[in-house]
Amino acid sequence: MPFETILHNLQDGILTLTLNRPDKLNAVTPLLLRELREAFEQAAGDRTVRVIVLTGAGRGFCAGADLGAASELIAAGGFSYEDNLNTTYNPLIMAMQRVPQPIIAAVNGVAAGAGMSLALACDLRIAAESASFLQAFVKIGLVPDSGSTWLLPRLIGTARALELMLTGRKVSAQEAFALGIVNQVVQDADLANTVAGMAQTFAAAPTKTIGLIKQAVNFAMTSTLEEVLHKEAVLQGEAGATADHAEGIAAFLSKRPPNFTGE
Ligand code: LHQ
Repeated sequence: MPFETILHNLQDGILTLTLNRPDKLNAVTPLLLRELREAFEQAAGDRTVRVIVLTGAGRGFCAGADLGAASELIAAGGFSYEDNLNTTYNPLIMAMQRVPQPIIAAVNGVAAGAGMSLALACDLRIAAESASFLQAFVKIGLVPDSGSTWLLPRLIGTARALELMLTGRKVSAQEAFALGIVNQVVQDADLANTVAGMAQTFAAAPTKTIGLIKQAVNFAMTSTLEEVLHKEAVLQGEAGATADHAEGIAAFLSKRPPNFTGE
């Protein structure tokens, strides 16, 4: 696939997307945002993709907006932050939110600004011991964007999210784990293997049902209990009609491991 700023590797149901601007700690440019969005949109419609891993090349995960590229756009005149977010970052975050497959962030290094938002937009985060997280926006006089104001308070509560957003301080992987930002912290050398193990589990999981679980939880974030109960019933109807549900029951009754196809 002809991507310039990301690496795209699909193997055995596991799609690995690697932000590939290591000299800039994978800071994002308009091209990278477009390519990443395209990759997520393609994956969403590809049944051979059972799980997506998002990671960064080199020592960083993602340092947020490329401030050099942004200042060039600003210097050229006519730049609008609002339009920029609405046409580049926001459609990417929505594409990630809509993708039915599980997304694992393999946070290999620093995740700053919109780079932290990207990690937050994934379903699970596994961090290397040396990784760190910062809501860097305030340090350059900007408000958190790319979904951080929605995603972070839901993960860790308003008081703690605001503290990170108002100070922009760097949070270590261990603190991020204690706060509930990451699911697991592993030694740097173990990151790839740990993520691969988890990805393999998802590649053999009932993928359609996983998409429905994601839909249910996202719906629940902004709905009443009554609406959620109704939604759960509708989605259970869909899950109950999958081949993997039939396989799950058959496997249980015959005391054998299930062979889920994702359908
Ligand atoms: C970078 C960057 C970077 C360019 C490291 N850009 N080169 C949306 C709408 C539109 C525009 C504005 O923003 C947004 C949303 C946002 O994301 S705003 C937040 C933008 N990000 C930041 O403010 C983070 C800036 N970076 C940093 O604070 C540090 O680099 C961190 C804490 C991420 C890492 O620090 P170190 O590990 O000490 O690395 P470093 O600072 O030495 O960076 C290594 C290289 O990467 C360096 O280049 P050089 O040529 O000197 O080796 C940096 O200039 C470059 N780099 N972040 N965002």
